[in-house]
Amino acid sequence: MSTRVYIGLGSNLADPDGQLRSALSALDQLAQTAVAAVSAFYASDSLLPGQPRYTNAVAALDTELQPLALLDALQALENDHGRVRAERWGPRTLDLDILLFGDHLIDSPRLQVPHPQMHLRAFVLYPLAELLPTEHCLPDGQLLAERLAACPFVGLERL
Ligand code: A4P
Ligand code: MG
Repeated sequence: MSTRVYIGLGSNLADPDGQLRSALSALDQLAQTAVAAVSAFYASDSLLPGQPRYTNAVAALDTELQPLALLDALQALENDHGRVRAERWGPRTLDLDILLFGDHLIDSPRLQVPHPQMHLRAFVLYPLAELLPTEHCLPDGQLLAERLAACPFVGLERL
């Protein structure tokens, strides 16, 4: 049985838009997984000063993988895209975060879902809202509309 999953994609190095396009085609080729929908791409400044601007997007996947197997696959994909983990929050060629995994609440050492910072990030919430109705209830009981209202569309450029 497949589960609808939402993935946040981000890149701020080495042709970010191209990194996202390449990641999307690789996601569609993952075993037992298909890309169902993709948001527009959005540009915004990095949360950390002095870093290149990011391109971000959100993809909806249907997958039969279990959450940790999906995380393994996403991390392998990040590595394939030349990502080197130097500093936390450092610039990266490709960052793939599991935002939502069906309506699961996951709190394990390697994986927290919903992604703990997603409700603070306009570059996650606005692309997500292209793929989910705003009356959608998140696994923590909040409506997506409430999250959007608390996170203004500031500094975000829809490409
Ligand atoms: N992990 C736990 N939960 C998850 C999840 N739901 N999805 C663990 C993915 N991974 C999850 O992640 C560190 C560990 O988090 C993983 O090993 C996994 O077991 P990472 O990707 O290696 O490290 P990171 O990305 O440097 O840290 P983090 O906390 O994921 O950073 P963020 O939150 O990704 O932030 N500004 C703009 N405009 N756009 C951006 O996309 N991104 C960041 C990085 C900073 N500023 C940004 C953006
Ligand atoms: Mg990450």
